[in-house]
Amino acid sequence: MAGLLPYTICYCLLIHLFICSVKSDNHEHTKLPYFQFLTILGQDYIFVREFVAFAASVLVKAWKESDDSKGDTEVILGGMAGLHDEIAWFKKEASKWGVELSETVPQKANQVYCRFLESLMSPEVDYTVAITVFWAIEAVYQESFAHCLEPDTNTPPELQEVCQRWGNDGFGQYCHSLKKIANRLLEKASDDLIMGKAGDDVLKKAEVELIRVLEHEVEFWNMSRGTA
Ligand code: HMH
Repeated sequence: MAGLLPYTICYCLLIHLFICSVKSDNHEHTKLPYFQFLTILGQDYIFVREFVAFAASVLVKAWKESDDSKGDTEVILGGMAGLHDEIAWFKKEASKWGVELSETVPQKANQVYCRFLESLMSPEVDYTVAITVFWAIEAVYQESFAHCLEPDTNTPPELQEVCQRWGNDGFGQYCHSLKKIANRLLEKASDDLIMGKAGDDVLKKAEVELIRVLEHEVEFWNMSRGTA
């Protein structure tokens, strides 16, 4: 059980953030004007390009550090294929709405978030920490958009497709696979700690970075309101 503790704490925090933001936003969110959506479109395109590089760094760590019979690299590779589609989707949406992606300038919150990702690409960052962050970044989108697809949420029809992009079952399955990898590694780090084979720095770092992801996500979404 001790091994599950770090993950449990993380997950509760994640759910807490998600529910709070959805509840407080719901009225505004249902009236999300298109220029707010377009802000996020351009900003997320920039973010996702950075996220691809981060995913590549996580893939290298998985390949180096994990027992590959567990199939971690395939899960991450599948995620990268999804990011490839996501970039194509951003381009399609941008041309539909007349947004010039090449002229989009990253806003402050996005710059800070991208710099955070860059710091985690270093080979010194442990695989356990990196995969926990990777899972959290994907899961926060999956849970939020899946929630917007629920019947009682009043999501406007024009945003349904956006919600489907991250809220669909396939993306949910993939997030679940990432969660299993993160859990396995966090449990192992916890067991190593109990056996005196390692210090608690990996677990502490995973928790700290996960909380940072949540803070960056809040700031990222505040950009659409012009408050970041
Ligand atoms: C800001 N977080 C942000 N953008 C995304 N596209 C995701 C998470 C999920 O890929």
